[in-house]
Amino acid sequence: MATMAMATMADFRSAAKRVSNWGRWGEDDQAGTLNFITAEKVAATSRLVRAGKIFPLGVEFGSSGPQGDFLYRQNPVHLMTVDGGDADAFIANGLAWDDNPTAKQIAETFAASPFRFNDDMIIMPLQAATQWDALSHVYYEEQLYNGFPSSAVSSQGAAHCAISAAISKGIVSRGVLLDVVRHRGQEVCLDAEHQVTPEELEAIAEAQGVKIESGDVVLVHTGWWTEFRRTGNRSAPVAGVNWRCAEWLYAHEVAAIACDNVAVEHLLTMDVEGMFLPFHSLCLRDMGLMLGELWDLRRLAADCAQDGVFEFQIVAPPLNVTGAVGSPVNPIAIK
Ligand code: UVW
Repeated sequence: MATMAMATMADFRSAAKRVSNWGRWGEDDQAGTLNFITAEKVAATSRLVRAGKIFPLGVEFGSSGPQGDFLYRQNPVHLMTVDGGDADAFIANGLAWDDNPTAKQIAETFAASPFRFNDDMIIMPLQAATQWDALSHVYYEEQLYNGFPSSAVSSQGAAHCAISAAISKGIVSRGVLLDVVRHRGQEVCLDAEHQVTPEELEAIAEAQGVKIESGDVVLVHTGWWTEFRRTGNRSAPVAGVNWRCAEWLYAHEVAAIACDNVAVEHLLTMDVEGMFLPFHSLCLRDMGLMLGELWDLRRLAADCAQDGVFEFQIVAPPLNVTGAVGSPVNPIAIK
């Protein structure tokens, strides 16, 4: 296995210039590489649906999820706000909830008929589980994608490059799975030193007999989610994508990339001296390419390995949360 040489900030800056899409779709553009998904591209995805097989790629949003290592990001807290089981207690206490209008209102509803209902709510970071990073999620040197000022993100959310910029694109496109696990002949790929390089992505595509086309959503299977489900180890190492893959995505005009690990890119070593998360920075800020994290690719990967078809229709709409810098998603691959 080749050892990666540490790159300099000068290397990073020249890569940033090469992958920059600033101005490519106009000075107001906030959709970035989703612009590669044309109407013709979407129409063509219908031909990829042959057997009617559905693969949900979302993980569970629950209290035993993968968050916890980063103290600013927690697992979802799911609470019941009304529970039909409350009915007896509410009715037994009579409608004597004079000092609690909410309880009184529910008690009256339950007392008036045999009708019962349950309501719930969830408190969670939008990045807690299967998610899209919006283009406003990451920036450096005070600028977001397309040169918008970082001050566009305030306590009121993102005024530019929010997740809403992706809504009109669906997101629907051709999806292509690149199965690193299968290619390496391993069950899971957790060797953080053995990063996924552009050369490896190219070799996998070739071995799988699939071509990456303009507007594709590329899914990279590393096995991290398989390991997490088996061990519950949220700190398991990540065999992520090397920062130089940003140039590979640019060359292929990829619309978005998603992975079954926590950050798409690997986290443990610093590959660009002085720059944290260089792949995030190049993709989100310079290229305008959204990242999907914590996608469950297990069933899809097994099916692709079985029928040898690594392309499919992908439907992955974010939630239209006002000003959000990311969104939960329940992506579906259809073959
Ligand atoms: C950061 O935590 C900055 O990024 P992500 O959630 O996209 O991995």
